Amino acid sequence: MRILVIHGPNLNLLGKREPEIYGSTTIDEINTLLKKEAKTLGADVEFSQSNSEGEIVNTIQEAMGSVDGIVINPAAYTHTSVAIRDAIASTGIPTVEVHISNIFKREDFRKKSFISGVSIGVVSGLGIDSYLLGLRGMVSYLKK
Ligand code: CA2
Repeated sequence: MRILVIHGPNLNLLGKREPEIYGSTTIDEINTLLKKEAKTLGADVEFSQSNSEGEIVNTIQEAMGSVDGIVINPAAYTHTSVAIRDAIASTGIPTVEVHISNIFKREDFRKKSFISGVSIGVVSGLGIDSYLLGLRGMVSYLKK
């Protein structure tokens, strides 16, 4: 079972800026934790980070046929991107949406997600555990 984890724009700054909102763990540390969790779950995991909407769309399209599931933190594109939503819907790759912060507890513009409606589930607000729980949920969904 192959899972692709996609980190959206600015998440390369994790652990380096705004630790009061996004914590002090870096993206590399999150990926290491996910790799360890994936091993426990018997899954293979690969990672991608991009600040560009088009690149994320390409990554999702290129994953078709080689990846069984996607765990994505679309970051700011969550609230704007019809293109990423359409890529998920049109490839049909089962996708879990994750957020470090609770997007429903923040500014109004963050309460709307273009991605949730094409995702099998959403984990938001549990810090980096959102990624780990999202991965677990994805694997469990694929095993059924
Ligand atoms: O809570 C999340 O995971 C978000 O997806 C993070 C996005 C935000 O736009 C979403 O509304 C919620 C922002 C990611 C920016 O990441 C940074 C990391 C460190 C320092 C600054 C930004």
